[in-house]
Amino acid sequence: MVRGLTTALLMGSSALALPFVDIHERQNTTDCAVQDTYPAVDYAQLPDPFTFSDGTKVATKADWACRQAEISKLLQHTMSVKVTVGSKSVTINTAIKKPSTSPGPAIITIGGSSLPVPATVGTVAFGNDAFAAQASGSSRGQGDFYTLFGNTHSAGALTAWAWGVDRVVDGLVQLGAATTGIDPERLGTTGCSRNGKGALIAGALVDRIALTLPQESGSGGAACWRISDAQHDAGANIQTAGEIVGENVWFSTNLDAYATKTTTMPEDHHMLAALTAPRGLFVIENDIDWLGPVSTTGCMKAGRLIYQGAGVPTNMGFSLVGGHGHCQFPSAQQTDLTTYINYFLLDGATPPGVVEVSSADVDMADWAPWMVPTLI
Ligand code: MCU
Repeated sequence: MVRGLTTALLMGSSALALPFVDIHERQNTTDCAVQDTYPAVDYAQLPDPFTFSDGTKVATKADWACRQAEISKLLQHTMSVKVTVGSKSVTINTAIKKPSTSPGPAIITIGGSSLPVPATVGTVAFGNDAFAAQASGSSRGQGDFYTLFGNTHSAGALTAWAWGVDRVVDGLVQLGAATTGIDPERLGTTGCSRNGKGALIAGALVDRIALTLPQESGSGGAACWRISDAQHDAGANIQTAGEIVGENVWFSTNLDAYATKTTTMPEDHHMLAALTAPRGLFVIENDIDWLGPVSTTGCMKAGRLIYQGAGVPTNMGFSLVGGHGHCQFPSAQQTDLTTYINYFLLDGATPPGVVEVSSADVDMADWAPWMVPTLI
């Protein structure tokens, strides 16, 4: 059964809308010293997720919570900390398909789903294009997000979508499982290709998402900028940061300054896994050159090292299977997908095993020289 959910945004005429940095519980801890901005760096390899920007090592679980807050800030340090919405409001319309037994889990789809979603899991369709356009490099500032925050707001479309997904979760929580048929504590998210980039960012920034399923997100998603540049320099036809900032408006214009010198970024996309941890993350990729199979493999293997350090080594899986069209889910990945959905959304008892499947061979010593600590 499909029904409409109208999520009225929680913003009165004088309300303040707080970005993720203020609404995440983990980021509200007063013990963490988080700066508004962080300087550029000079690292050819992937930055160490287990060392604070001031050089202090992450040694305890409390340190890790603070480092997660710092990583969140690094990844979106261009977003204003507080934004006054004033009198502006928008309405997000989402189509809901209830799970076969309700209340039950659901997957918030970003621009639809090209994964097979079992009937036991509902779907909530978030129309990301209307919320923040991704029509071309000229579509910056268009869509509901910018109606709220102004068309010069620095957030790119991916971050804007994540903020919208967070408001959809608010709507599900407020209406409640009895009304929607959806248990807001058992939510996943997915999207493919450009929308897969959105799913990964939403999973990283919205910590009420229990399972993140980015599909074929490639560069700007599961790939790391540094590894993509190295592949490009070696002759691969791969999307780089330098290309992506011109192609579309997925990222803030604040990325432009780093786009042709990615070794100066204080973060890279393995750190998206630092934010989804310890929640479920199953990254699905393809071997299409443009998506960067070596880059997504190396980057997400680094992500799996982060999950190892966070004490949940099998809560993140990576599977790159080629030989099929873009966003055509191959049957070879079905068993692992089912395992992740069963465990994180359907309360299944069997946790995933180690899932690290790829036809690309990456020596992690080249990219992740840092130690994975045992947090105390
Ligand atoms: C993989 O996602 C994008 C890619 O980043 C773009 O360069 C390309 O043009 O489109 C891909 C996509 O979204 O395909 C549907």
